[in-house]
Amino acid sequence: MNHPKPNQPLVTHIYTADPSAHVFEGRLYIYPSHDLDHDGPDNDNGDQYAMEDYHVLSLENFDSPVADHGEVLHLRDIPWASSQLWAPDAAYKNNLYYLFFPARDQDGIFRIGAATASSPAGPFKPESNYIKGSYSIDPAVFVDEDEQAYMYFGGLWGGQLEKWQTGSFDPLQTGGPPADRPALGPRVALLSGDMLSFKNKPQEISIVDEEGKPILAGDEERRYFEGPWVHKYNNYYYLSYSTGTTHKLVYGISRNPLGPFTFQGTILTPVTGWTTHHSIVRFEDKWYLFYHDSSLSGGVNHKRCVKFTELKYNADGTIQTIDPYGQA
Ligand code: FUB
Repeated sequence: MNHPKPNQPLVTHIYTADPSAHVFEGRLYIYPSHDLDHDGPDNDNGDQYAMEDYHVLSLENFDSPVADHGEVLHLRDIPWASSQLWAPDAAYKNNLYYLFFPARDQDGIFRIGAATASSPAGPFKPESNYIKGSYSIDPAVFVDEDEQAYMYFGGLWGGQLEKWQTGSFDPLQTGGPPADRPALGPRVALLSGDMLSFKNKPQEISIVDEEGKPILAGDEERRYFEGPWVHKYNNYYYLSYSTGTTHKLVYGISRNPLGPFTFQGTILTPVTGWTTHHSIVRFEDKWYLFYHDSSLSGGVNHKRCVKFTELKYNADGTIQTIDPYGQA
């Protein structure tokens, strides 16, 4: 098996997307979605993303082959879930590995569940119910230096975030705020010590411009859409996310993990395929961006492949913009 190369599919034997990368036990683990090869309906509701299980990938370093640890969790084994295992994340605490994942519940409402394992490679045993108070998609869990864990989540359109604007689920609500009003922000909740429940009601994160004014709903180049990720660099929290309709990965920074985050710029310019989704990880003294595109399937939106590339900071802490197909 060949060793992985930057900006090339990490694996080609299955379709993968939404990579969450972590270093566990000195090894780089990637927790992706497992895209299915099907010809079902394709729409703004995201029905084409009909995933049913998760695989875990790992590598010793970038000179070694990628291991596929096989199916580590399947929809049939999750009592509360009915369909669509979307973008997961993983975390380590209490000598356990946690997989956090969104799925539709028995009423078709996206919720976020947890599963645990004694090894970062799984298999993962799901909890009997979703995390109480959770909703929408794309959990990203950041464990701070003081061991407090935060879950960031939320996604527009198929991710149903618009339907929670009143605080409860409104199936008829499909629109977001007017274009001249603040955009919907991702949500954040503190995780309890056992990582299986929220300590508080999820709160909305504010993303502001350099003057402290909220990014507006009509500002599709900068407003939050889905796929949050938080990492820490030089004592700043970096919140990065997808802009959805404008297909960019962008970021803001804050001194506080709860925000507000001040918008900074673009990390990754648009990739082949509609969605863009990422994670940022430090491994062997370099920083890496894991992302996906649809190049492996010739551009089919729901048949994606995970890739990686080095991520570089400028001296002032800003991130250098990456063009996945050329020079930055
Ligand atoms: O993979 C399904 C969905 O597509 C994810 O949850 C989103 O972030 C987008 O990548």
